Amino acid sequence: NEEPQGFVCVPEIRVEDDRTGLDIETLKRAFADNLFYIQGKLGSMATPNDYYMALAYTVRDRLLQRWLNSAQTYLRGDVKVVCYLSAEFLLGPHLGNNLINLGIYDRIEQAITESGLDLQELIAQEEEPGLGNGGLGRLAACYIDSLASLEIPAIGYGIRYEFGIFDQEIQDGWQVEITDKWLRYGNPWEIARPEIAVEVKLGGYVDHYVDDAGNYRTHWIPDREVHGVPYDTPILGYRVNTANTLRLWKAEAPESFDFQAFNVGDYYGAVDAKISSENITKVLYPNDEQVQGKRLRLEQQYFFVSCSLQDMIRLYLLENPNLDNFHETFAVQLNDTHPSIGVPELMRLLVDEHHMAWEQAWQITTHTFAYTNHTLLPEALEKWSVQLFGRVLPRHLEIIYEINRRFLDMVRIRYPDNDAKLASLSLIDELGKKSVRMAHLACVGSYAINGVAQLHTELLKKDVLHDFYALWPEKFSNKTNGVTPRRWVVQNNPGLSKLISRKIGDRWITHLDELRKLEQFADDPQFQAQWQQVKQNCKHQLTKQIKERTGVVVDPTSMFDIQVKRIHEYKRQHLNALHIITLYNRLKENPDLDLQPRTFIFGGKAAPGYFMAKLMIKLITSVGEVVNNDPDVRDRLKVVFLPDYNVTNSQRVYPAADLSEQISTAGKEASGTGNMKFSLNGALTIGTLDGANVEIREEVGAENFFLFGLTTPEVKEQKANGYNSWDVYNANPGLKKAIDMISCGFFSHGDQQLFKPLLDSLLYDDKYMLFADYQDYIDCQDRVGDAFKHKDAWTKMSILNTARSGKFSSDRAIREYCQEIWQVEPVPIELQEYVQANA
Ligand code: CJB
Repeated sequence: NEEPQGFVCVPEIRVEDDRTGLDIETLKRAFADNLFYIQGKLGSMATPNDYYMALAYTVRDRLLQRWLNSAQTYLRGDVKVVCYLSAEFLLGPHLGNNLINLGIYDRIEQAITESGLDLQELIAQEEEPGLGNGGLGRLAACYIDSLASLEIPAIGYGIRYEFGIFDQEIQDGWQVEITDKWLRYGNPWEIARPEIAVEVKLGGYVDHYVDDAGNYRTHWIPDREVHGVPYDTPILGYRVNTANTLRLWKAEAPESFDFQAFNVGDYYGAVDAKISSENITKVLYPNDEQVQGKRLRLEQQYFFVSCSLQDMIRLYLLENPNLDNFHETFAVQLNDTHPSIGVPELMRLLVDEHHMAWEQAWQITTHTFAYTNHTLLPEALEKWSVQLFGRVLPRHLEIIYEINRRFLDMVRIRYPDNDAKLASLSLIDELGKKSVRMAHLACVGSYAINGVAQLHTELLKKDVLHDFYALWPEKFSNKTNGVTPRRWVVQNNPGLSKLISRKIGDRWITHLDELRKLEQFADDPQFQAQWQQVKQNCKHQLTKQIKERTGVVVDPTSMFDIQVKRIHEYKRQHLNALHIITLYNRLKENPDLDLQPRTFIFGGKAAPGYFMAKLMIKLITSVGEVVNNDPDVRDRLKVVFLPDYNVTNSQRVYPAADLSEQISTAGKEASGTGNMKFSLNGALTIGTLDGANVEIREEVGAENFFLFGLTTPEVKEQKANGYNSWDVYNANPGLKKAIDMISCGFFSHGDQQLFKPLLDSLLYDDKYMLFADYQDYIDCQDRVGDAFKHKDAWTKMSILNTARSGKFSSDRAIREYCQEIWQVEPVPIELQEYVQANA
């Protein structure tokens, strides 16, 4: 019997190894090997996806050493680790990003070209992990990029949804939702770790007893248990050795068959149980800033949070004898209230499972968690009915009551004889249907609370969380959002990146403030010409994509006026539509009008159950149909609705924008992050004083920003003074005409009913003050149109927008979190000699 060589002992990996080498020949060989050995294909039968997979494995191989070294280093007892808990991570495709962060884009391009293929085509094969709805999930993705790039030890914890955010098609002008089967062809970036799966209990009841030693103990007898299996994805920093882990949990049945049911012949019953366990991580709830209060959603939240905390405890106990100093090793950030069930869960794990005294456990818990609030919208603040909560998490409800009892005792001392204070601070809302207020739970259980832009944080302190601010002002701080320049400039806008780097070097990629050095060239005619050329190229590329995806032909020399974001009444895409109708009417009245040609581009998904948002999409597409086909307009106005707006499809959008629409009602948008991406890519903003717009305007200068609209106090004041949109409508002929046209069926083939719900809500309520801001918006847009005609002055403003947007890097935001909340330091990762020599 011949023993196969190298079977029992793993051979030493060598410098020129196919899996690590970086010279062109090695890369080509590795690519071909992966096609053969992993995909099981020869070139003659390979699909584009096979080629993509082979390349993805080639790249993954080259970051594994960094990943393993990082993980190993973090196990050291003296390292503090950030755990970012988020129900959403809207990552976008990995391949291009990893090539850039590894610094091997050009060589891979050469190797792929020499293999007779096109790198762009392979990159385009990747199905993006759309594990988020919008801003909140994308922020989490930018933050884990920055954590790794800043060499901060961190783990992202979340849910491995089998189906992410739905794909959007537009049929007859309406949104149609298609299931997002992103895992259909496999996911080369993840590695399952079933050996460290954890168990999660659900439902049942709680038993209290005294054990033999006389200790008061609690036993939770669940009626269901599910397995949480971690799937790990490496998150590589930019040009560093740090590769952090994104650990996403998949729910599985503890046994693939319930043997008892199986043995009595109930095969289908047994399979049912398996299906019901696996349902927990089946699909992302597609609602943005609107809670539905569904049981499955609570199960999702608890499931991933329990898995994550159990995982942290397991890791901690590898190095420590007990959990006494847990909070010194882990800083756990709650991305909104979705993971705030972590507060009672950590208490349960410490008290019930690890037999710690309540006081000590509370001390640890409240030194572990920090909470970020992302919204002021009342409909987005999570509340769970006590009844539902008790059915799913009976022990947690008890723990919450105990936390609340102790908390309210403290409040009573602070505010004697003040029942109103008790009611407003309580974790339990006693009005109407009794419910658990998750934001209150997060505030009480966290040592730090932050908003995501200056204005938002001020409004939190003044309004939504005012009573908590009065109690603990020291817990509150602002952390203005940021975006990663690696994806949002380097990757998406290579032309601009190269131009910038030629002028000021490439340190700006990790120190975005250095963009300021561009200011000195803002007036330089040669630099302006290069800048315009880059923008023009981007507009050509988007023009091509628009034609391919919608069939609409647009003029790349027209102004690209873009609004991309979730569709929501408070974001006011319909205000934008009213402007289009107004311009259209001017052209109809005077076909020879000297009007700045514009292409209006929209993109965004509506929550499937949000009727008004879907109707807004229909309005935009209907206006587009009329405007785009009217010969009087002579192609001076075009309206495009880009279907299926996601991270991949946004790639061509930000670089091509001239004008960025940030037109939410003041006081409603917590921050916005699209506003930052546009400004960084040299678009000018037309915007209200809302969210981070305020800070963008501060940075780029009022003269480089188109401001309009009521301020937050003015909105409040007008409402208090009985704001009546009907009066505004009657007093403003331009507005009246636009509304009347929609109403009489001008954009709906004579159908006068179609848009009635939208019009009624504007005419009889106008919660988001569209009519109040209409005229100011139109006047401001007129100034935009005039300004665009002066090419050089516009280009100067564009350059200054980029030059002065350095503040909006997620690196700056993450540094602030590290220093002011988490108290963590960078931990550089060492690489073995042979890989270093090669890189
Ligand atoms: N946000 O995307 C969401 N979903 C929510 O449920 C609540 C808030 C957004 O978060 C972003 C990141 O902080 C903000 O920039 C944005 O204003 C907010 O709407």
